Amino acid sequence: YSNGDAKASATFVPTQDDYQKVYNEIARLLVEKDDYDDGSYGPVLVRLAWHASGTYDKETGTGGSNGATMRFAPESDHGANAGLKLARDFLEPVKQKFPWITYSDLWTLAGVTAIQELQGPAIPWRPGRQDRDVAACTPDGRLPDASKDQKHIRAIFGRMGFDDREMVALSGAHSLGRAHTDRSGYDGPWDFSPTVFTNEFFRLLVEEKWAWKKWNGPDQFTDKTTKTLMMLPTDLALVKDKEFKKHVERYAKDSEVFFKEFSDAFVKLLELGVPFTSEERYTLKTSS
Ligand code: ZEM
Repeated sequence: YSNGDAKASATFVPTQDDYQKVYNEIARLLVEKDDYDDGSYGPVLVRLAWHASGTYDKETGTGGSNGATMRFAPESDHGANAGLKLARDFLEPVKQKFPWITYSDLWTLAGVTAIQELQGPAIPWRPGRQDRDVAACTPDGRLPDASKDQKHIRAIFGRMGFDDREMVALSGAHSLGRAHTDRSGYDGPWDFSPTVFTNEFFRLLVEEKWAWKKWNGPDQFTDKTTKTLMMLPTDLALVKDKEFKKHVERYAKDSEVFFKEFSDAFVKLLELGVPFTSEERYTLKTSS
């Protein structure tokens, strides 16, 4: 058995309890370090876990969370990953405290911790990822481009092995966080509670009227009621496309259904391409 760092842990085989300790430390830091945006680093930790995993290509078996190759250029410098150094740096003290965990397990576990601590669904998680070196970096262009349409969404997420329903469910993560002009160029939050995981993203997509934002930045939408919220072109594609819209409407109506289907799809995302040796998943306890 190897957990990724043979030298540091030749005799140490971590248990669920050890991973719970890592979870608890991330949860503690989320409360302690509240100097990010709306008061929580949670959203950017979710984005790190997603961008580490969403490079997967089912044809070649390359990419995915195994490897944590975003530690290295060129992958760390890919435009889509702008701003994620903040998330990686946030987790560095956790890695120092628990040197036996691989970065790739740590980043995915941090995404799980953030979702659960921000009142989202339980996300069963399993360890077993190995860190790889710079040679395993993925080529640029594997993550979605927000200026595109439904064809692009299906091409990108289809390459990872997701179906329409899963694509829509995963997009609900945009209930968390916001866009930054100095990262993606886009600006603003998707809903009024960017540090609470909800189905508001879907409800707003269905119930709110969205208009092109008048500004010098990239094309994005703004809500007609308050003009404080935003949607990306790819977000609006979820209600323009009939097949996608069916799922948007289901999730807008039923938060429980969204939580269940999001959790299943997020578990799958975090495990894409990982050569696990164990079937067992842990449901780690939230802090309150
Ligand atoms: Zn996002 N995402 N995303 N996303 N995302 C941003 C922010 C966040 C797309 C996208 O271009 C962008 C998924 C799917 C897709 C999160 C989670 C997940 C931003 C803003 C953009 C532009 C970045 C910035 O400026 O800081 C596109 C085109 C997607 C699919 C078509 C999926 C799937 C996610 C997780 C399951 C999260 C949590 C954020 C907020 C980050 C933060 O710092 O607040």
